[in-house]
Amino acid sequence: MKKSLGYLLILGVAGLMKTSTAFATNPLIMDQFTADPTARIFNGKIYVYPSHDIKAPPEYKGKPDWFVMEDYHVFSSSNLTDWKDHGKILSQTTVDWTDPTAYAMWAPDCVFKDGKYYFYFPAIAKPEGKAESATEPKRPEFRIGVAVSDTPYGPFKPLPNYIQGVKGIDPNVLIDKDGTAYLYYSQGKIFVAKLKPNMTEIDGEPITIDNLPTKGLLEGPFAFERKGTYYLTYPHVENKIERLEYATSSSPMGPFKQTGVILDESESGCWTVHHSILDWKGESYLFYHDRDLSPNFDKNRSIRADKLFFNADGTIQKVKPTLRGVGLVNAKSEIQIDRYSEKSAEGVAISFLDQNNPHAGWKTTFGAAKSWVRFNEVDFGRGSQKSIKVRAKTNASSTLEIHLDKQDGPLLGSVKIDDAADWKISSATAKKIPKGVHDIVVTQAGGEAVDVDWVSFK
Ligand code: FUB
Repeated sequence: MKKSLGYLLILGVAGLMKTSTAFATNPLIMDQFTADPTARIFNGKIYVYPSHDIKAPPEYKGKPDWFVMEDYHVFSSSNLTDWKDHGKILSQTTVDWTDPTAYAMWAPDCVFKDGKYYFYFPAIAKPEGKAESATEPKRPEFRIGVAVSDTPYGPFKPLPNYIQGVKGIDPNVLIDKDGTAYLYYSQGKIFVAKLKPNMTEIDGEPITIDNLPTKGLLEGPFAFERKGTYYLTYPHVENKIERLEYATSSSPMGPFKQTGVILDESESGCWTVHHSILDWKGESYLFYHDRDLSPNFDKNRSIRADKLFFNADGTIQKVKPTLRGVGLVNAKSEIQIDRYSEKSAEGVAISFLDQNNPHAGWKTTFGAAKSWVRFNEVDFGRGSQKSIKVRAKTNASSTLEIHLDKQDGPLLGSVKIDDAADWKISSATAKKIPKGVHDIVVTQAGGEAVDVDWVSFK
């Protein structure tokens, strides 16, 4: 997954300007850590509001090896493939009530009502009142704030104070068919409160949602309505780390009935799994996070998307987490086959291109003859591409065959990679390339082990 000079320049100034990243695969965002994604559709585009993990800066004085989050970015896409970073929309230093040294801008949400966009975010409030004693200062408390904008990408103006009567994290707002808005949030348990029409105050007391698991942490609620059923989905620690579960009800405030599991615990061991669910062009998607760019530290997370399916009775099928993700990949782009859909049981290994810079992405090592990877949903457009290019490296020489749709499908071309001490781009003439969307299978057809960065059809 080589990045061009242009891309490296973009990385250098990230945060200062609006940038475009093009990743149809998981994780969705490569140039920074992102977590807790809430995906929404505004004006025909997908907007994702994640939280933003960073490496602890020297001035961070909080708990070691913990979440360090000082601001929020918002990302948008019209096709689930190309994601645009709209830059920073809110920071701990620009909200009056937040402790500007806490680095605790946790999972947010954003909704549209009556011409305005309301961004809800949890953060640690500046200490209020007297210390309990000289040795026991007042404990930091999470509160939930609101920032308002005329557009989904800001500028967002934070209200001077947090929502009164609410203490907790992970705000999520459901606007019901009759226009009534409900604020869900967590603090060990999950709570819900009606919002007043101004969207910034609660109407009555919050209530605890009953009938949910009573053992193991519950957090990160995401509620939605579908065909008259209200779904409350939430991360829950049933065993050792979080998985995604859901409960259903005929009313937004419950009573809810535990209904099933949406996503099993991550094989990577990532402890948290905050999420949201989005319907887009007739399909449903789960947005969630894992620790793709930080395998050894699960507080530096990365957002992902995978397809989610409902059964005819309204129950949700378990989501299969993938590296391939959900966006179509243009055949002319640098196809990151390390984000494969399937691979041979033996002979294929995926590793970072640069161990010191995970943001540069991964490579695929084909270590045995006949080892292969399948990469789904490549868009050849009108077809007829003339050549196949592969960025690869091998110590001797090696040949890669690229087949259409399946291992023994039509051969699109054989690319010979000669001995090269460093990465180089090798080409071959393409055989007849069809039009439309197809899977490709890349197989090591002979020779020595070979590292592959990307494959492209020109
Ligand atoms: O990102 C910080 C916290 O981790 C979130 O608020 C929780 O939902 C969990 O993902």
